[in-house]
Amino acid sequence: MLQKVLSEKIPRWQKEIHSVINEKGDVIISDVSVSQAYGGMRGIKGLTCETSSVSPDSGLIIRGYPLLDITHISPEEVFYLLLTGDLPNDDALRDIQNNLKTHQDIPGYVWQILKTMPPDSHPMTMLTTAIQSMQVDSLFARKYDEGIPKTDYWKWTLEDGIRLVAKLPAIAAGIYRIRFSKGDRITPDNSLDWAGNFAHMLGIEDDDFKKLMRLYLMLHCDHEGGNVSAFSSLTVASALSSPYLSVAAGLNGLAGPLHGLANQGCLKFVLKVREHFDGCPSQEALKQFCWDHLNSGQVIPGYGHAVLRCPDPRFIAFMAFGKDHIKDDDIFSIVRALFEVVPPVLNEQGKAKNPWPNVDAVSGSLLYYYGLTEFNYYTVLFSMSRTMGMISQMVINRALGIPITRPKSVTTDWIKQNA
Ligand code: HAX
Repeated sequence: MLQKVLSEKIPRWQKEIHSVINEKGDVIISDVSVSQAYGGMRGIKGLTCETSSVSPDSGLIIRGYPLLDITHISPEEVFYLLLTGDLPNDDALRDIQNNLKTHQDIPGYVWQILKTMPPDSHPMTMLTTAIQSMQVDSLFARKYDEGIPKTDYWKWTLEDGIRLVAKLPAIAAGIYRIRFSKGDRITPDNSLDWAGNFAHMLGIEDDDFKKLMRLYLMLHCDHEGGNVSAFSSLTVASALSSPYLSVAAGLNGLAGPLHGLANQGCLKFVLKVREHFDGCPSQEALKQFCWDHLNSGQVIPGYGHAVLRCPDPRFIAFMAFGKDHIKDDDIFSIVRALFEVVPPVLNEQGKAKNPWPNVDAVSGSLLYYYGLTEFNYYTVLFSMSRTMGMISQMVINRALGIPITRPKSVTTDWIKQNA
């Protein structure tokens, strides 16, 4: 059904893009300063992304929907929305859920590889290794070798993408059970949805935790095209690498402490506060603790953002869940206290352009409460969700015929002579 819906929409999207390029192809949409060239290309408008956009003042908008308007939808619904631009009706939702169930079985070689990895491997390394290993089964790579026309690239990208997303709950849960010696892997329960089944296979059978997983795996799905993971993935995909290689590339970026790994760093920081004060401290004491942390040359994890200039709506959504479900928990209380204390401290320090919390400031405290205490695992959850965004961007870019990514770099000598 998804193939059919996209086959109808894609010619319209292609036509629209062609007429935009014909009409406005020479219009300048961004200038580049020397500081931007040295500054991580921050703020340069140099690529397009149809699935989502991030506005500095209101945060993430998915296919036209402000995130806080759609926090009730499931990961499967958001995947459909990212791919097609529409929310699925009941039939379409059932179809994508069935499709994911059909392809959920994990090839035996994945478990063999995971089990032979060093026992202290980081869960993110295990995840990207597992994903890359499935390249051997890539339909896109096989069809490309057989010489399919360019116009069909997106179809096989979608087929690989669905198979990959379908397998993520079992792979991610398997990594958890292997890496943290939780016992045998748990077989899927086909009566459950994608996120609920993941919670079940982790071994955490709490209905509120299943609800949290539905929210968690929806909220992290996409964050436009220029963040490290999305951009890495789309760059690798632009060379027509398979979805398995392209997603793994993106997730290796997500594994960096300034990006997705910040959620493990953030909980570590909160636990440090709890240990230091034996509970939730007074605001004055917490303020001093934050200053000491900053003065030791470290960033406050979970705060700041390259694009946002307001509290991250994903943070707001998680805070609402926390207030509804775990408001008296001491770790959650520290997270709330940090939300009061950190923005004024960062403002006073005057360096961070955005003193507000991002998604990672709170997500870990919720996971910890429900017994998912191994915080170096948290980025794996982020990855499961973000894979849906990377696959959707890849399908669309291939359908629109976006060429290989190749920005131009210059040397400092060039800048001295030409700027
Ligand atoms: N604590 C202390 N200093 C901070 C800060 C924070 N939370 N956020 C930014 N700054 C500092 C920067 O380190 C930089 O200092 P220098 O000039 O000395 O290098 C200065 O403020 C200006 O930075 P910026 O322009 O405001 O921020 P960037 O776009 O360069 O970086 C980051 C954005 C998210 C990487 C940054 O805010 C940060 O390091 N935050 C903490 C880590 C974190 O929470 N990362 C998760 C981000 C969300 C995400 O991608 N999740 O996956």
